[in-house]
Amino acid sequence: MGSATSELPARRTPLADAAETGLKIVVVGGFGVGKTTMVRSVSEIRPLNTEEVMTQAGVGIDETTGVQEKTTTTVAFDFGRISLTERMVLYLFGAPGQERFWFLWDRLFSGTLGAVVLVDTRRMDDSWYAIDRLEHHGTPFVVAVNRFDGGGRHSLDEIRQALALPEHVPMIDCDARVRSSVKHVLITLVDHLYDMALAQERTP
Ligand SMILES: Nc1nc2c(ncn2[C@@H]2O[C@H](COP(=O)(O)OP(=O)(O)OP(=O)(O)O)[C@@H](O)[C@H]2O)c(=O)[nH]1
Ligand SMILES: [Mg+2]
Repeated sequence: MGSATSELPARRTPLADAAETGLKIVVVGGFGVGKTTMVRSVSEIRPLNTEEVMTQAGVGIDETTGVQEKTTTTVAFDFGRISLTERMVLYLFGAPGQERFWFLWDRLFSGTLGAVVLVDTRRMDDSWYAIDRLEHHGTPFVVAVNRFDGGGRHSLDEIRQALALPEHVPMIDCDARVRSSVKHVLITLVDHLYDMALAQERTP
């Protein structure tokens, strides 16, 4: 007799089987800032992507300045997984960046512990919506600056000012293509969540 469980693909690692806590993290940011790349770089499973080829129909609608070589775009979300410890697994969701898919974000934020806002300094305005939505939902976040070639060398302090980010929001540089760099971003986020939880506990 077949059961639903026995029909699941045998891809789970022993670590994931032992995991007791799944933490949902979302990666948000403007169009083409590297969200899919980030999830791909760090996921220990082959990530689920919902990429579609961009067509002529998007010309004039999709703002591709700075990412002209981009040929695909996320139309739903990216999904990846990373084991933090034997009992703790991060589930990573990459949001779609194009404005016409932003209506999906609020659903994606449901049950989210924290978020990474990925920023491209060449197109900083695209970050506003992400920050605004996260603040609206009360979701803690860190800001990771994906340094594309030719992205200038604005200091993190300058970027913080431009985004009007409060001091307590951690900011770091990253390269979304490099696994160790993305890991560092996620560790920064988990540390931030931990600090916030401790601060809340201390509040009488
Ligand atoms: N030079 C450089 N290219 C990058 C970096 N990160 C991503 N890219 C490239 O930038 C392009 C956009 O990356 P994606 O990961 O598709 O961006 P996205 O934010 O998921 O895009 P949407 O889902 O369409 O909003 C791809 O061609 C990546 O290879 C980076 O740090 N440096
Ligand atoms: Mg994407």
